Amino acid sequence: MTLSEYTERVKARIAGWGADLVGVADVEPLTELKVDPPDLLSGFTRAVSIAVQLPISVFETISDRPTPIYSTIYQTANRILDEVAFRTSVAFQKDGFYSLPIPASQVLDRENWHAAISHKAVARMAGLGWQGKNLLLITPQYGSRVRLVTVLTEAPLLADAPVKNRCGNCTLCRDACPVKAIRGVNTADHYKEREEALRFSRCAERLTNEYASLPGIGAPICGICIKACPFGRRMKKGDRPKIIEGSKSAADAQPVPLM
Ligand code: B12
Repeated sequence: MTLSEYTERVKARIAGWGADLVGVADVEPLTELKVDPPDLLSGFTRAVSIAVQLPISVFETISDRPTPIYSTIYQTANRILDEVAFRTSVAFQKDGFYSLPIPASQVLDRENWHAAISHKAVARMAGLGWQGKNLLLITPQYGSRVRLVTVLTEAPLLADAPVKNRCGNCTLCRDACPVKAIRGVNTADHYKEREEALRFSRCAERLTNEYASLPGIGAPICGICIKACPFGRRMKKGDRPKIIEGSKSAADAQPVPLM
């Protein structure tokens, strides 16, 4: 099997477990990142970035604060991602390659808000999307309505390349932020510090001190800057899949993929 065939086989398997996007990053440029523990990347040559899309409808339940529905979907997405990362890691192991799944949403340092590694940085380097003005990963297909996970590996995979930022003059996320945390500044590649994009403490304080203690929420989440992103938002309530010629109603229609 060639390198390209093996890479395609790995991506197809991961998609089969429920991933909507899969990309491969070269680990070398990621060694600039602050990681925990500091030798986390040593011995690994590739980082596989995996994304699942979130249902658009869930964001329609959000107006000025996170909702209990969003909170549950957030937890479900994390569970799916952790399971897909687990399966991916074991699959590499069976192929004879050492690998490590990084949890989707585990914070290791609550003072500085750092995890083992930034999934956004990995996803960006794996070509899944760009770092948007909201500091999140924006994908052409689903905007920011994706959650991410990373699997580090020594498996020989073809690496993907980053894609160009497409935020342009859009400031919808900046305008929507209830604490005016988003500065609205663009980056050609990535912000050196998150403070460049975000008045970080405003965002973190609102999420941790206010939203996390709302009934039915229980986590530092928000969702407003995700909802505001126009990329990939093609489906609203009332949109119907195309009806196959001859069928009488949406009920007996064959859905056509909206990709
Ligand atoms: C701690 C944390 C928080 C904290 C701090 C956020 C932060 N920006 O650091 C708080 C509680 C405030 C928070 C808030 C939110 N979070 Co949060 N959070 C995390 C967590 C667990 C760790 C992030 C971390 O370590 N940050 C450290 C800093 C330095 O890194 P960074 O934020 O990624 O940004 C730097 C790098 O990405 C770098 N970079 C980018 N590309 C490259 C390339 C190279 C080569 C290099 C060297 C660097 C680099 O540029 C940035 C600036 O320095 C991650 C999960 C994870 N492991 O990544 C989720 C995560 C970032 N959160 C996520 C989300 C969705 C949110 C919220 C929308 C809340 C919600 N779920 O409703 C808000 C959005 C806030 C915002 N606009 O940024 C998602 C983002 C998904 C996406 N589409 O991008 C993640 C990835 C979780 C997941 N599994 O999907 N979060």
